[in-house]
This record gives sequence, structure tokens and C-alpha cells, in this order.
Amino acid sequence: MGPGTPPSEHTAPSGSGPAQRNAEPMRLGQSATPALRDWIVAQAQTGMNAEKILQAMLDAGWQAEVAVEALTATVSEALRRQARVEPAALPDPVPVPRVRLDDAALYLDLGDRRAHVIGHLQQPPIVVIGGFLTDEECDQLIADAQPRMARSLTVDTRTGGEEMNDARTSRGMFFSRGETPLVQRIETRIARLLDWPVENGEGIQVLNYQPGAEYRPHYDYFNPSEPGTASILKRGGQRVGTLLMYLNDPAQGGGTTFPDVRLTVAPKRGHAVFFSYDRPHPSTHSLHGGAPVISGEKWIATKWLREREFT
Ligand code: PD2
Ligand code: ZN
Repeated sequence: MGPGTPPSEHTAPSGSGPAQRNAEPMRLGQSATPALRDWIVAQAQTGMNAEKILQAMLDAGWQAEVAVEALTATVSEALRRQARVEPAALPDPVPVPRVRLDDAALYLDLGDRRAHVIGHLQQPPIVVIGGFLTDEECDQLIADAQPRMARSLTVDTRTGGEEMNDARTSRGMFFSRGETPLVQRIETRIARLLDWPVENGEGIQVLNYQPGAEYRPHYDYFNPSEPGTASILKRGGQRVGTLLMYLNDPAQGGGTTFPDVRLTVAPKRGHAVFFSYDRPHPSTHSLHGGAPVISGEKWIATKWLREREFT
């Protein structure tokens, strides 16, 4: 039997001959054989499309109903088998930074400053903090960032490099870790808030959104199935938490959204929102975005936390 020739039916109890043409009177009792099913799989694996497979079966004398039934049953079985062998593996959870909220804490002692808890959600872990930065710190951060602002790039996990992205229409810049005394002070405060080493933080990023600018919903972790991710992870492992610090009050719009839990955090100057994700997977519900600014502008500073020292 050549690859293009389906096996003929030879086991049917009616004793009908191997090559049954469609035009011949239908004989009762013809049924698909394991050999026919194997042949269908082999043809599909060579890339032959379903229509051609069906025609070859009809040409070999298989009754139309039997041929169609054999084809559909074989395809659905193959799909079922594939689903069984390729379950989407859930990555193992890892330790994450967290805000200590024992005793229904209202105030947070951050060493040089006392902030307060505005609200929190357990799953996903999200904490909204008031008074994390002073007005003067916000203004100074904006002033220091201003001369270096450029169209925002995002990390391209396909290559490990950076790319311009339509989903992110803000402008931004990065401070290196500890770059100025103010940056150093804020980083020490963040390490205290989250009980997470300063060294595990990426440099603070400052973003500016003009009216219409937004950051569409995304995950901050790096997608493990993208080819560029392995090289990104060499610099400190995965991102496991994000602290967004609001540096001004946009006149309208610009909230931070968490679509999975239908939450929007208002972008109030000096406030911050922290959220963590213990595995690089959508089941963390850490999907979040920056809603379009409607009027005024929005300034924000972002600190991403890695599993290990960020180099
Ligand atoms: O500006 C925001 O609200 C925002 C939203 C989502 C910032 C980021 N992600 C980020 O910097 O990752
Ligand atoms: Zn983000």
C-alpha cells in the first residue's frame, strides 16, 4: 500500500470486497478499520489536507459516511491526545516582596517617613499607599527627569533588546540605582516598605503621559516562552513586584487599571500602588494598564523588583 492509497475495507462482517466505489450500491456492514485510521493520521502528518484524504478514501471504495466518520473521529482523537500531552505548565511560585499589613495597619513606618494604607486587595496582592512621597520629592523627581525624557521603549522579549511599542505612548527615562541623593532616599524607603533588598530593584523609571497617551494592559513579568527572556533573566531573575509612584495629579483620566479585578487606582500625587506576582503567569491576575490621560498630563515613577540582585 503506497502512502497515497488508503487500506481497503476487508474486515466487515458482510464480506464486501476491498475496493468499494461510491457509485456501487451501498453494502451494509462496512466500518472503519484501525489500518484506515492509521493511514489517515499518516496522511495528515505528511500535510495532506482533509479534502484530499477524504477523496482518496472514496476513490478506494470507502462509503462516504464511513470515510467522513473515520476522518472526523481520527482528527478529534488526535486533538484530544494533543491536549493531554501539552497541558499549559504552571511555573512554580517564588517569594515576592510584600507590604507588612499586620494588625490591620493604618500607618507604615518607612524609616524617614510615615505613610498610610488607603486600601488593599488580597488576590492579586495590591496595596494603595498614601503619602509615600512628599510634594517636594515629586516635583524634584520630575525636574531631574525632564531633560532626559524620550519616547518610551519596552523590553522586547523576542530579542532581549528594547523596542518602540504602540501600546505604550508615554515618554520616559531611567535613573540608575542610587543616581542622586533623592533617588537613593526613595530606594531606601521602598526597600523598607517591601522588606526587599535595594540591590534587587531596577533603576527608577519616570514616565510622562500627555492627553491621549496610555499604557495598554500588560504583565510586567517577562514571558518565559519568548526567546529573548532567558538573557533578560540573567540580570536578576524575574520581575516579582511593581511599585508605581504618582508624581502629579492629572486633570482627568490616567488611572492605573487592573482589568481582572475591575479596579482602578486614582493617580494622586504622592500616592503609590504596589502589586506582586509570584509566577510569570496570567493566573496571578496582575494584568494592569495606564488608562488614557483625558486632560492635563500624568507623571509617574516606576520601580520594578527582581527576584535577585539586578545587575
Ligand atoms: O502609568 C501607569 O499607570 C502604568 C500602568 C501600567 C505604568 C506601568 N504599567 C508600568 O510602568 O509598568
Ligand atoms: Zn506595568
